Amino acid sequence: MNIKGIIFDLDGVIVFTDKFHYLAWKAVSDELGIYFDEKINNRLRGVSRMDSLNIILENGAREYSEDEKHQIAEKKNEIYKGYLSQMTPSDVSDEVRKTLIELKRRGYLLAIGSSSKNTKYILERVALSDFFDAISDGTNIKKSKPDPEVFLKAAEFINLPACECAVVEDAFAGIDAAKSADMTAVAIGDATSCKKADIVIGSFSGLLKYFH
Ligand code: B16
Ligand code: MG
Repeated sequence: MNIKGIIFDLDGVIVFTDKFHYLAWKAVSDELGIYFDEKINNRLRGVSRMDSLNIILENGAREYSEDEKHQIAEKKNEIYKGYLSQMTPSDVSDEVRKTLIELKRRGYLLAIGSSSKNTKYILERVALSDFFDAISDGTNIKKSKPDPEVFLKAAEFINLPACECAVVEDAFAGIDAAKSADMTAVAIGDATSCKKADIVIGSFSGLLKYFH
């Protein structure tokens, strides 16, 4: 392994905004009279906003027009951003913060590779805006995970070939994306049961054992 750069997924790896996604999608689904639960929410990990909505609408009683879908997605995002606005630096654990600082000290280039269009706002809320060497997110991609685009862009932003990058992911879609990008895939959280992962870590500081 000749890894020089580490690309971090955001939701489920650095911060736990999945609970806010759940509450926002739940509010919107309840209003539409569409069944939604935590199990369905798990399928939305790493998936773009519109793809998430399409998954939720699988349980709808009718088809929705593109216009309606955009309005629903917009409403969900407004509710979601309301929750994000309450985030503070304490939403990043000491373990995550200390590990990131140590990896930087060891000389790794560190980037974010997230499907979220709210990435920069979230990083600002938790005081990590200036920490990473590059940010690749939902605003600079055309195709969402499991497509490798978000990670390939991150590698481009830190000027490294894909084979010198590792990706840390909590979503199956993200592990697939990392492997399609020819990167080393590190699984954490929900993704630890994904057979395609190259490395599995029980908690964030586990990275220090693999990246010296
Ligand atoms: P937004 P990640 C993903 O973040 C979330 O896991 C996924 O649930 C969400 O739908 C997606 O971002 C888009 O988020 O609506 O804020 O653009 O895990 O790729 O950091
Ligand atoms: Mg994630």
